[in-house]
Amino acid sequence: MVIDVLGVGAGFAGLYLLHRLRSLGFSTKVIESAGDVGGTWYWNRYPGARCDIESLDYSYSFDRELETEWQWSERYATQPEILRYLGYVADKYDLRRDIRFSTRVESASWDHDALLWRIRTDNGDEILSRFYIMASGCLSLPKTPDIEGLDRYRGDSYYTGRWPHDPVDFSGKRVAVVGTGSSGIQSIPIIAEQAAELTVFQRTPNFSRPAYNGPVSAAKRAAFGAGPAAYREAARWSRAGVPMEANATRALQASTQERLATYEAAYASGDLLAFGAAYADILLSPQANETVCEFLRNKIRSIVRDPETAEALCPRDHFYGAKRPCLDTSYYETYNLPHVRLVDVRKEPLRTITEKGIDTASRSFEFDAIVFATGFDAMTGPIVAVDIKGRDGQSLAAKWADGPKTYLGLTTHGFPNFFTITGPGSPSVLSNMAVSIEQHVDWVSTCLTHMREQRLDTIEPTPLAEAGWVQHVNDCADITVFPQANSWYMGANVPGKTRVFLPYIGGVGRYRAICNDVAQQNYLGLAFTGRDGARCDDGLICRLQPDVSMLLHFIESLGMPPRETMSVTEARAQSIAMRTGRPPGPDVGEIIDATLPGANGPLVYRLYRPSSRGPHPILVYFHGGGWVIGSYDSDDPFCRDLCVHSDCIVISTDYRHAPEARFPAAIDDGFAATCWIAANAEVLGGEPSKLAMCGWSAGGNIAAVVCQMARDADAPLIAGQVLINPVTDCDFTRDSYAMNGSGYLLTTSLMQWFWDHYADAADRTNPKASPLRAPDLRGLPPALVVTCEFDPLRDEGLAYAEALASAGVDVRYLPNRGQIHTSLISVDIIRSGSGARAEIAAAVRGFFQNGTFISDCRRGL
Ligand code: N01
Repeated sequence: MVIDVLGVGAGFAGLYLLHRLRSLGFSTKVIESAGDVGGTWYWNRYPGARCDIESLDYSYSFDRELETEWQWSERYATQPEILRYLGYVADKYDLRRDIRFSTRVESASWDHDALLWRIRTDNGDEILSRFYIMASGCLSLPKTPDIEGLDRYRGDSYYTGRWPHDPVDFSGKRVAVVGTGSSGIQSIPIIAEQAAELTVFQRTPNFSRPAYNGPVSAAKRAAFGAGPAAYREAARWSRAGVPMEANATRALQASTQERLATYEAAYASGDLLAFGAAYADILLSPQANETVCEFLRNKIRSIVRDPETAEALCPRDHFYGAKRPCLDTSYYETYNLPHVRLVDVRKEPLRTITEKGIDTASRSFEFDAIVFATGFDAMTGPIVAVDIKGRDGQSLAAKWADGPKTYLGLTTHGFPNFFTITGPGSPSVLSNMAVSIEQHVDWVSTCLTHMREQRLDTIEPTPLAEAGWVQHVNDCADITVFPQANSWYMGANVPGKTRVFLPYIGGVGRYRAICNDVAQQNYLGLAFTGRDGARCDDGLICRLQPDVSMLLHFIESLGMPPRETMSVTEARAQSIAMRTGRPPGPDVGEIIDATLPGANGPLVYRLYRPSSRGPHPILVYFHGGGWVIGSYDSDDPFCRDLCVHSDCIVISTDYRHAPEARFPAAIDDGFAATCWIAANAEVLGGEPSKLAMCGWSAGGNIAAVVCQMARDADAPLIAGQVLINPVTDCDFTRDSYAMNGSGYLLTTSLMQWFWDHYADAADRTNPKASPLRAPDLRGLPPALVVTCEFDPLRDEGLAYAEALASAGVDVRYLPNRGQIHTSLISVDIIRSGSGARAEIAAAVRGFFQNGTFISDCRRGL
């Protein structure tokens, strides 16, 4: 008999999957290796095990009746209570009759002729199912500790992730605990209450703080009670699956006192998510994060009496949150007990397990019992533990050997009709699992219903959509502090496992919107076959860099009128207002504001000097703003960044603006300023004859034209030019205008407005306005041309790079995927632009070091 769906796992995910699919009329069975329901809560019975997301949140929301029937006795329920809850759910919806317990799925292979999965279990059965769904949990495969001599030990060994059902009594015993993750931190205080001696072997200290457990707070009950449906809906669209106010301020914008007050409140809340949400950039900026780290280290120092032990317990090798933080009850206080000691395995490496205990590099310990709280092969481990073979016998383990490749963390190419619930590439372990599980199950159920209605037999993602999602998952992680830690999020805890960030960090609400979007766009990126033929709308669901997308949403939320509908005065005022409160950029050695002679009067300039010893090469910088808006200080954070990373003096010089001074005033000023800077290089602290040009947008236009003028005048000598999203032509018909002319801040109509203010129609084709139209581009300085994918100016930047290369100029072309016109100058706002900013600085250094500016032209642009 062929069933519709076979699910693996009877935890939170499998139970809801079974209930939902069954109620939609799909014949569904679940296989579970444990003797009963519960999943992770069946196995993790170690002393002190409890949830660290409040139970009121960490519970099902699909049935109001269930919500009213079940009352949690504590804020953070214990493992037995959570297990009782899941048992209650299984009974209420009569789920056990469709679950086969004490049975393990060993293999699953896709039969492409029959369009079904053949699933084999450890009792020899073969189950035939149209769909195969792994609801096997993210932390369900305990990791075998990589410690020599495990089998040698004659005392009692325990694994937190496979704790015995019968109570374990440590009274009067000498006990060791290896591991100080959540399981260790929860169990250590309870084991210490019983044991005669407790020795904790710690390799990496973790950030932990008190859970302040107790009854569900009155505030929480009130928030929930006021409108459970609205409360749950807020959770579904929140960042981590729990309704929570986010602070839009950046940590370093607040005073030390304000920060301290914020962190004290976060600490007192006993809420796992409070520090991550304390400021907007805690999980993004190393500097912001360090303020939390030090606050928490001070808390440890204030609790643990022995200073050496306190320091050993202070995490220093990872940022707060980058390894999953913990909530505890009296964890640090435990180290003040006379019979508890800490062994820092970093200083005193674990050598081997012996018959009687543990040998470190310097000591031998004897124990009656050893507790291994050594963690899990997370996220991918439980999935590839089953021998899953897709189309043409392709093995999932082989496909994922270099890291999991999924579309939305739900599906993977080559494995038709296969889904993972909270799989890698979905928010899963970074969220309230209950919310993420319901969202996945609901999405899959809706998809299967759609397939039934549309007479579709198979579904799988396209290679394009999958590659795009993997890229997006990595893009999201890369702007955070997470990938820098040796965490299980990165697979770093399992020897030999490929290091790649496993979950999706873009947030629960955003992820939900993406999944909904995929479905609404005719299941974009998913290929179907069916009785009426095949169907696929291929494409990428997230093309913008994640921080760009957030910025655009934020700006949209402000509801500002388009700049081109304003007067020039209003547009300039708005531009200045938008700059207030932006991150300042890095500190430089010195900043000087002064004036220099322009073509028609003095111009203000700002000089940024590196902190290293001079003299330095000089980079002349022209700001953007369509020749109409901005000034020498409008790109201040970017100029600082350039100065620090290129180790050059950066001089951002003003030029006259339109419409008061129309074309060619800006160009004439740019050239005059450059000549003056070249002539006064030594006085300015620069190295004579080491001068390069840089500009962004209209500033890029000025920089390009000044290079042409300097070449024609034989002076000054310019070593190189960096043109960032430059205006190089007045032609609006290129593809990038059609593709990106609306929705990405710089619009076609705004460019029209700029040109109209700047130059008469007859002047626009003049090479001094449109440098791409210069009859001869030979002999120009080496150039780095930088463009952004979602910029109307992208194609004219590329055209200029190509024209320079054709003329024999050394050119490097640096396109930026997922970025918009303003991305690269938005230091510490668009963090995904930091790689390009580093490349720009490296190119500038290369201009002044013979042979190090390697152009694409020489490599073939
Ligand atoms: O596992 P872990 P866990 N020698 O991987 C150490 C969830 N959870 O079971 O960090 C010496 O975090 C290892 O050291 P290092 C939660 O998501 C939730 O505690 O690799 N030490 C680390 O200290 C959590 O994050 C709750 O250097 C060795 C520890 O063992 C996840 O499950 C409760 C070692 C493993 O920590 C996993 O937590 C419990 C070796 N050879 C768990 N090998 C809730 O509260 C490993 N270690 C809901």
